[in-house]
Amino acid sequence: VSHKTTRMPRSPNKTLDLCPEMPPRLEGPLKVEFNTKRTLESVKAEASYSLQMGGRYKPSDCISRHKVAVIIPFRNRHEHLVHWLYYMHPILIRQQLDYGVYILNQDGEGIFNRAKLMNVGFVEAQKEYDYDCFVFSDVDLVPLDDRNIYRCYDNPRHLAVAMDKFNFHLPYKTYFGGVSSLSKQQFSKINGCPNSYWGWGGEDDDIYRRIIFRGMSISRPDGVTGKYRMVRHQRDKHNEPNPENPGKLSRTKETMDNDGLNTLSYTVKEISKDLYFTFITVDIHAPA
Ligand code: UDH
Repeated sequence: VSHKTTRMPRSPNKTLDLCPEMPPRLEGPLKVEFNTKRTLESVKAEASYSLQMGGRYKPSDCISRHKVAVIIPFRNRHEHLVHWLYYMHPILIRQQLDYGVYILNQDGEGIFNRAKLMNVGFVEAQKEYDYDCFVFSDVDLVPLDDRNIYRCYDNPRHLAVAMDKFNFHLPYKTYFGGVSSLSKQQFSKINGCPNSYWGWGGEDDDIYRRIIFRGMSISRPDGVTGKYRMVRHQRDKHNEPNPENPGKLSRTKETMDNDGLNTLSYTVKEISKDLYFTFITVDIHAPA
């Protein structure tokens, strides 16, 4: 019999408690800047946390209250993605979320469709894990306060309420763009997003209307907690404002039951896993 003391893993049989309602290590207001040149390699070299393959994380010392898939509609914005990952992983970790990061990369050069990519993200993320909450984020938006928690609430939530590009105000009262969160149940209740908004504009307003038409309301953080910085950039190719989109909004109530999750069709081309994110390249049958 050896008398060497072997170090036991900490509380081997103790079941973990739920994480506290209020994450204890939040910092409040954050410094965010996009002038520093960053690469995925430099971000990884500097990191002091460890993730699971595919951009997955869960707290090790408590059971998270929130299983969150963060869904990013994407094409050809790698520089923005690196800034986003640099800032967001530490924030999501401090928020004690059980989360995964999903980049929905539109395949090909056809017209971009942000809302359809969001639908695909909702479906594909659930094939990997039992997510109960979905945060949809543009790749170029980083919150300026980590008390803006990337989780779901009693009502669908609009998180990006005070963006620098709109002078830290809502551009209009019903604005629902940039970053939002919906629980699995809330997203299903509105039949997801419309698939038919090709090009820039309108899809966020359609989603807002779906929420209202299904008897829910919008929850929001206050204007200080909800501050955001956006990476400055030019308008993308193949995502021109589409003049047909605004007119569709008057018909959302009639179209929403036949345009959404129940009519979604796409082809996954490739799923690749980086340590920092899951990258899903998808053909969404875009018009040229
Ligand atoms: N997106 C891409 N690639 C594209 C188009 C859009 O990744 O080619 C994604 C990305 O996550 C982006 C989001 O879709 O943040 C929304 O794109 P958007 O062009 O609708 O919105 P954004 O706020 O730009 O990024 C608005 C036009 C800015 C013109 C500024 C001219 N000075």
